[in-house]
Amino acid sequence: MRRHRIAAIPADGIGKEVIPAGLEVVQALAARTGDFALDVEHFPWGSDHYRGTGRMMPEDGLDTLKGFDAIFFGAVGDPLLPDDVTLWGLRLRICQGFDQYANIRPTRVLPGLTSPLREVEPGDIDWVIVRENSEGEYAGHGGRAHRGHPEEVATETAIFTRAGVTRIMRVAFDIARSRPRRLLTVVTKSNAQKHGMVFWDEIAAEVSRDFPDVRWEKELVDAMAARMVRRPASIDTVVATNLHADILSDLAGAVAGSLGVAPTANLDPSRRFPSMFEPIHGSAFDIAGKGVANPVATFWTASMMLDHLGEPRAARLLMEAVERVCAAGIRTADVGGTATTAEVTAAVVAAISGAN
Ligand code: GGG
Repeated sequence: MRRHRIAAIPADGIGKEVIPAGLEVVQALAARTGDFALDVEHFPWGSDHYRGTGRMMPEDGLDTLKGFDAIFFGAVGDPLLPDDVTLWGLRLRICQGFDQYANIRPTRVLPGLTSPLREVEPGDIDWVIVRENSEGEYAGHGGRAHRGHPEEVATETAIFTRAGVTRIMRVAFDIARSRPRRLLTVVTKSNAQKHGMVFWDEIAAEVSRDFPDVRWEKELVDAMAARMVRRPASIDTVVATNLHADILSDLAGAVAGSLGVAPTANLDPSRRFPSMFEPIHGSAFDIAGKGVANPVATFWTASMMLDHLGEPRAARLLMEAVERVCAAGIRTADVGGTATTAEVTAAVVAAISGAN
């Protein structure tokens, strides 16, 4: 039997509710299929750890995580701590420390869910957003000067390297090639940002020569946001910078029904380091502790993790179970239902147990 070592880091807010739910369904899949077993280790890192130790994770945390096959992550964010401290202290430390440069964000309207867009046909929204996840606006390059004086200044410089842009383009063209429409939209703001974003467009053109079977086009990020709402069916695979794709994928989650159903994988495609899987939503402390968080994003995320671990059958069974449960109307409040996290989880576990 195959064994996979998973590091579970629920971290903050509803992360502490959805990650246990995700582990429950993955353990149900392991039992149902008999194909694999999970060795899960739990790490109590995050904002509570920060309050106790002054750090979101221990200094040698990356060394500890290095030996795992995957990281199953909840969310960061705490109402009483600065967001830059929590984000950089945990999520970005892991993403950047493990060179998880490809952030993959699929979007679909799951059966039984409703898009807030009028006139959306089933299948109109079926996108994969590829987010550059290691540099760009999240390079952490900048500083402050003249603190506290009238001439105080802050800089935040986006960094685009040839290696960084080329490798994310290759991932995006590869994903576009694997999908029936073979269409890639390269999103920038290259009219206004005439250095980094023009560079991004040039590298897209270079990489495209290796993918003659993929149609590709350029779109400005503002126009892309409008197109996602006005002409969703015209979109398939999208590649964008760290910040642009972060914003577009929140919009994507919203037009698919809720951020509560939106998954993501932070991949190191070279597999030198473990990749990290997390729902795209944050800690949602307004609903934390109430048992009403939507676990579907985490289940979809778990399916992506299973695929990455070489368990495509379990990954497929999980998504089929999730779709059956959504279609049956067992849904949390964010997607128009009345079910609790525990009820949705129990329904998915039952659907897995009855699956073929
Ligand atoms: N599970 C995703 C998460 O915790 N996100 C928190 C957040 O604020 N992320 C911002 C970002 O990564 O750009």
